[in-house]
Amino acid sequence: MTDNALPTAKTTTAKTTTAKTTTAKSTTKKAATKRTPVKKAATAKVATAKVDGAQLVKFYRDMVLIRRFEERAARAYTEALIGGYCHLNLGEEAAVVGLMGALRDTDYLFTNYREHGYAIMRGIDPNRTMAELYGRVDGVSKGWGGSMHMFDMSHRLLGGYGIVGGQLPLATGAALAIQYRGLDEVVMCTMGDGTANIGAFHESLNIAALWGLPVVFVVINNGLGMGTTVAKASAEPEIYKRASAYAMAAERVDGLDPLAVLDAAQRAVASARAGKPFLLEVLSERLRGHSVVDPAKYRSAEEVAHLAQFDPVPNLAARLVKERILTAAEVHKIDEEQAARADAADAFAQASAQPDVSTLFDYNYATPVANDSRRLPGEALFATVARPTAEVTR
Ligand SMILES: Cc1ncc(C[n+]2csc(CCOP(=O)(O)OP(=O)(O)O)c2C)c(N)n1
Ligand SMILES: [Mg+2]
Repeated sequence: MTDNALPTAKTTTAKTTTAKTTTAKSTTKKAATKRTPVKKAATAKVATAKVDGAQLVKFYRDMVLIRRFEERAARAYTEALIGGYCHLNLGEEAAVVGLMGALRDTDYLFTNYREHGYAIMRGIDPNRTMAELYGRVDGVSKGWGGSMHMFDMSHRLLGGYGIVGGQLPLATGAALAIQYRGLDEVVMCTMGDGTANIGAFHESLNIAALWGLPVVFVVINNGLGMGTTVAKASAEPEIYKRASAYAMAAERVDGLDPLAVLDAAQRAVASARAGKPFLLEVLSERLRGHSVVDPAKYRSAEEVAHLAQFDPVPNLAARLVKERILTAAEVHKIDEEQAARADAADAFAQASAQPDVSTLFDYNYATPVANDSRRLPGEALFATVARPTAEVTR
């Protein structure tokens, strides 16, 4: 196996830990070369204690919606209907629905550029989410944000950030504002495994722990930062253990099981609400390239084929049928309904108008700024200043 290869022996049932409070027990062992499965017992506990048929069906419905939405977005991108960058949640659907299920409407979410599923699960209409990808006026950010920069205060989605780690200090600041105002709200801040190596990660976790801020930091560990494996990038590849440096509670959970994610996220959110910030590591898989234009040549055909068995969507469909929660026909019906929902979102986006160029600068600042440059491409940065005459300079 190359260093980029996924571990072949990984199982979806061997990765969950129980709530684990890491208290300055920093690991000293050599960095593992592959993702390390963690204890099995807790997964069994989650699976037996928490199985709720109605909840699982809701999760399936939502996960299929995200799946079909992302596939539709990928198609529109390759047809050159969508511009800019476009990163998909394919493979991370169970993580998205489980995490979002733990938040109240009054809680806040900061996320990165891989955000479409999060926007929809926060309650934003898929039509408006797709219209944003198309850069149209009916989009979440009125068409000026695009795939990576959705922002919707009414659903408490505070972005959408393209700079790796850019969301962490902002999320920490939002948590400080909540604490300062004495509110009962929580901030969730999601990021990837590669982001845990950015300086802002350490600064944010430190100050959050020091001041007891109501924030949950969630690392979606999909094993890759673009084409670089966690093993190649992280001295400690079990990222949740980094919380021990800040005496912060932490846990690692199987991100392919939406119930396990919900269960762990609820514990994490409850901890943050009580003034104890939390680091939650969610083990996941990225089924395709880093973005829609990445052919992911750093993965062998064998690895890609191997990935299919970890696909959370068909796995949940099989579970629903096996546990007799739904029939195969009912599963199929959900698939068709959600494919139609994604198609409708696409049609809505295509029918939405392009924003007028005169509105280009309207949302740069929350309050008016006197010298806010409104320069369009080709225009001078500043108004031309007359050269001083010889008389003036003398
Ligand atoms: C500060 C900064 N450095 C580098 C990049 C380029 N970049 C974009 S995504 C990415 C990888 C991030 O990986 P990870 O945090 O694991 O998130 P994932 O894409 O796997 O969800 C990099 C290096 C960037 N956008 N910002
Ligand atoms: Mg990653």
